[in-house]
Amino acid sequence: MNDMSYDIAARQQREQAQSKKAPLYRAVFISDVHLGTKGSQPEMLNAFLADASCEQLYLVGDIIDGWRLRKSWFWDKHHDAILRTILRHAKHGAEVIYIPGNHDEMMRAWLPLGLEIAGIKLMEEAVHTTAKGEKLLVIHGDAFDSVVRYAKFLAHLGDHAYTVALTANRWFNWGRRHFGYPYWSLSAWLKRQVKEAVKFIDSFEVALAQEARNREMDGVICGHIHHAEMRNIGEIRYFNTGDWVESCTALVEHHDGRFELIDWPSVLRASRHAAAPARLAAPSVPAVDALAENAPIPA
Ligand SMILES: [Mn+2]
Repeated sequence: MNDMSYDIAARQQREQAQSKKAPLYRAVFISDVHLGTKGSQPEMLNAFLADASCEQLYLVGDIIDGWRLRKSWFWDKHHDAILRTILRHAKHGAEVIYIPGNHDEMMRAWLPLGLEIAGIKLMEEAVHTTAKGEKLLVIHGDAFDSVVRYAKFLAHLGDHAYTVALTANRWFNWGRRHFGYPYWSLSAWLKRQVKEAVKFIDSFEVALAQEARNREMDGVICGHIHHAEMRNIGEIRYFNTGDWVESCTALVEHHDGRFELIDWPSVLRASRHAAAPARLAAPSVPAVDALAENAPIPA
């Protein structure tokens, strides 16, 4: 062999080693990306997902927001990039499972066909077996939304509901004053709504845990309510992946079966602290502090 063939052999070996490199995670779970809406955070998600190599990638519903297809549809290159990243994971050997939610419910019509497109399996729900052998039900969760009518009403309100509510409140109270009624407080009303929301989240979590128990599972992984969580409810493990509209969170399983909720904005903040020299005042990664500007999209 001459030098050149050694070089080629070395390169082939290197490439082989690289392709055999163990994926970063055993499994990755994301949900509620709401692509197709302005509230979605595709750039944030892509920064996480592009390097999150895994054996199994679960898309736990509401990835593409189909409801919005009928009214305002927002799509740019960053939304495209997410689809490309997902396809790349499938191409590189990850098992990709797409479980439709209530916002991409148009996909549900295809479920009976057992469809698989470009390596992405469409499934109504899945059972994930962890490295420790536990069985976890993977499901979007809207079927257990006891106030789904309320949620649908909220979802159709759109992104500027809060601004509209504040403006309406000013006019409303001007009218009340004019006719001699006392001031009605929007903030007090909102606080009551927050208390209701906490109650709702709790009953949602308990309902999902009960379903896992009924099916003799060890736990449940869901999305839908945009509230990332990882806790035990009785003997049942409850996981919620959160969302990529407000909180930007993902659930991962490490190779040893340990689960972790990745809070991507804090990961970015931490790496910014670690990487930026003290004399550089300007942060290199934007968008984290701009999160608050994005109006929430209800589950
Ligand atoms: Mn949902």
